[in-house]
Amino acid sequence: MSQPLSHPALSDADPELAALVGAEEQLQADTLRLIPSENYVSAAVLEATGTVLQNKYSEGYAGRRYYEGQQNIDQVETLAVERAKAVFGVEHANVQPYSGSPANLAAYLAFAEPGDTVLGMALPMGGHLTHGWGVSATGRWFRGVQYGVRPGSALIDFDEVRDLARKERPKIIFCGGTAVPRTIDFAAFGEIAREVDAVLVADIAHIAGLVAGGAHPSPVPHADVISTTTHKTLRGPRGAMLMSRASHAKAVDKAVFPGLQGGPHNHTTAAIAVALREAAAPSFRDYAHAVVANAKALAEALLARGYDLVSGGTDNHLVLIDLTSKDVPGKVAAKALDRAGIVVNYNTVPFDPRKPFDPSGIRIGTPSLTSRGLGTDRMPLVAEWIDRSVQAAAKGDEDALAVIRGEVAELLAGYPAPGLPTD
Ligand code: DSN
Repeated sequence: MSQPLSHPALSDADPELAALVGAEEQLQADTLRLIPSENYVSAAVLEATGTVLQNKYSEGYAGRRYYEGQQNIDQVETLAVERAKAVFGVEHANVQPYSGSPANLAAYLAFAEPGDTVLGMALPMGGHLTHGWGVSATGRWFRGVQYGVRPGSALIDFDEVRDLARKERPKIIFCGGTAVPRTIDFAAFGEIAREVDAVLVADIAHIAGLVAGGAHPSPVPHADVISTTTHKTLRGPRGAMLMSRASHAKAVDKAVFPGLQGGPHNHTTAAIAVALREAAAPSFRDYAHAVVANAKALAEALLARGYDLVSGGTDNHLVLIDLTSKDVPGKVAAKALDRAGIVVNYNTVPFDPRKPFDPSGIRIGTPSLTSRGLGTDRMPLVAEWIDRSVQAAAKGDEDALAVIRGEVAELLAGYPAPGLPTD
């Protein structure tokens, strides 16, 4: 195990744990992290998460708490709320949800009763567990009806969405997902939701940073509620937000606290405020557009190497590769890539004949490598590494994977990752 690179107090108190943190720092420095929902936060965001704000309890909202001693906490939360409202152009923001799944659950609590029908994108088509998928509480406690994508184009089938909405009259419609490589047409969803009198929840967890940076259309004014995590393209701490029109503010706030949660995680709230300040800077617009440019360049380079991409490419930060024609299962490829120092996740593709735990695809994305400063000029090399790794996986060629791992680490040494200690 490698030596911890920093954290003197932790090293002193718990060397075993400190060594694991140090090893993770090394791993994140040396590997090309392509999981589209991950990123590198800034040193400032990281510091905010490790402050004494974590020592506090503060049930309630700013100015309306159940505990005293909130002189600073109220200001921290107000800063985060006001920054969220400014960055996303929304009337109301709640920055307390612990993460994306609780945020979505709060939306159910605010706008539906157990047993009500909800409409969301099917998980294997690119949706999220909490959009009413059967194994999730949201699919067990509510009646989840699911839409998908068209065979061939792999684009959302709005005829199906409209037909299902008219027939099933859902209380809530979810749009957004975890493996959607194309622009979400919020206006089309909004029109359908209004027609059937449903609440439209836009789950922008994956693309929040792109929306903030103007690299993806905003769900405002089409969605009634916007749900997002704060740690993906938005490059904040592990946390979430619910944003809404002013008319839904009370319902949203009541659902988060006291409906679902206890005390907010104030150190996370502080780090969200820092991330939102960063997201408001002009350089974040550049970042968001660079994420998309890199993903498009990577998709082009993979297509040129004969890879099948779901929907034929990407409009955002994410590329979904169908490896069926390469005769390498997604899981085998993902594990080989990991050994080559390229971190991805295996993923189902729409209409996948294989099982979710052993699917046909891998999901990749560019938020993290863009945070390290890699540009479009490097994407052909990234595609080459992916291609060589998949070929090595097919042949069981461990030596080839080790060579790639060395090349990856060598290149990345020239692109220090934000927030990681330097030697
Ligand atoms: N687990 C997240 C992702 O990887 O997309 C979604 O919650």
